[in-house]
Amino acid sequence: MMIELAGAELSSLQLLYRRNKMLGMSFSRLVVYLLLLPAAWVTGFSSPTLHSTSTPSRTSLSMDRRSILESIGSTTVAAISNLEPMRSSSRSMSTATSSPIPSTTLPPRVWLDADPSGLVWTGLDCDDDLAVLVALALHDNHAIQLEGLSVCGGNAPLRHTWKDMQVLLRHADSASSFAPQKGYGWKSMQVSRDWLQTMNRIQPDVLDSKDATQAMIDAAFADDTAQKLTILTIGPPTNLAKALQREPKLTSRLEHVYMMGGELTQQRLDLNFASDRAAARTVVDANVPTTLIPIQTCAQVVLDDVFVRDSEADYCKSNQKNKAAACALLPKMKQQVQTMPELVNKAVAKRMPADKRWIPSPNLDRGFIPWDIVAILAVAYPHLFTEWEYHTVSFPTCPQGEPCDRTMVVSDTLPREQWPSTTNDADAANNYNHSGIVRIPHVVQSETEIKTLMQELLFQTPASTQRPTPRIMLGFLGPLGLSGVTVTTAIGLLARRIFA
Ligand SMILES: [Ca+2]
Repeated sequence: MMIELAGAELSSLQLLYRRNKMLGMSFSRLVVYLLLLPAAWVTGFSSPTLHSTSTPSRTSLSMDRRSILESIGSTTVAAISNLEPMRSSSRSMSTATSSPIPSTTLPPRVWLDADPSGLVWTGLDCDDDLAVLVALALHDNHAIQLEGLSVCGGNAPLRHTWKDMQVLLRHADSASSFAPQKGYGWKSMQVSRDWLQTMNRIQPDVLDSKDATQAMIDAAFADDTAQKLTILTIGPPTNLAKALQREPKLTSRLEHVYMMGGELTQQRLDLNFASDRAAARTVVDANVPTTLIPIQTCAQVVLDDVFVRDSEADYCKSNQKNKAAACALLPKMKQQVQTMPELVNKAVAKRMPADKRWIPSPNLDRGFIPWDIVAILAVAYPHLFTEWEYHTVSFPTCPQGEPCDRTMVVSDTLPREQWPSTTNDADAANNYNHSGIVRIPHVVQSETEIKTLMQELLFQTPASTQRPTPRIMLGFLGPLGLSGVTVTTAIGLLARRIFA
């Protein structure tokens, strides 16, 4: 049977459409699916497979929470207190199983570029919204210094992601000081799925904006700090690539670039890189320290029905005052717990062969992968990961143009003598060229530990008390419904004329 492997952020909708095609079902039936999908969360967690006894119980998770968080805190303190001796050791970064040591004791200045769609029913994933809330919490906790937020298309057209980010930040009480910057959308990307291309023809995306790229450049060259900027892209890396092309000197002001994206077995890329493979090439080829958080790393963590139920009970009770902002995303989280195991995770599991070191989460069959939260935790808490290693990566061009075969080429781990130093200054002194070389954290130390931290951070930011909880927006369901009504009316009028 023809089964195409899914990308990292393949949505339930895409796969429903693909399955419809395989089953010979019509596009109109897909429309019905789309219209019914928002009701998925109402049906709750009825599937018996979602209540496996092998899932950690709520009680055990709660009992472990304090000790795990204390462990995370003490490890961070230990890493910082040992910073100077470890930095001076030539072996510190050349130990394949160790986490990288932060290059400064100051929290990194982080710019976050995202494609949020968790507040849109037809958005492909809610993980960007979750990651933005985690970023706000990390900023409040001084684990990072969040410099700014920008938006691109990806999980949804820019039309929807831009609205999503604005609504999300208005809803999050601590986000008032962050004005998001608008960037590039589907007009500058390869919309990678047939049904999305159809949607994009029915309702074309809005115009691109250069605001995000300029804002990134301005933040990097800010003259009120000597500290360089770290950029994390959790959507297609288009905005960052455009910024690098617009200001070539930008590389000199970047501490590090992190991208959620990449696929290590040369199968079809995740949605981020597949949507703008040329942009991924531009960033990887730039002479700037770069880390990829690929499919294989992210799929070691799954947020399952127990996670969502516990979170709802602890932070989102109906009569609870000062609810967490993340409660607004519960409908999409529940939808994804229902749909992602069958429609995405089975394909992801095929990218994690048994003879490799990437052990998929045992919960792949009962939850969704929080890709972008994993990525931001790699920035803030690198000790949660291990087997940080360096590889060469390339995105070969082809005569037919992008996205070519939608794959990337990654080498085996580079010999240690080809790895960069622990600091950018040392690399600069050695004229080290980072072009084409990326760092990859291959293994998540503990899924339980990282999920506990995710929950604490995700539900830390309270919702604004000034506005009601936002409803999930219709997205493409609006124009689809309108199109359906228009077609039905036209057929009705035609039938009346014929049979009158
Ligand atoms: Ca994303």
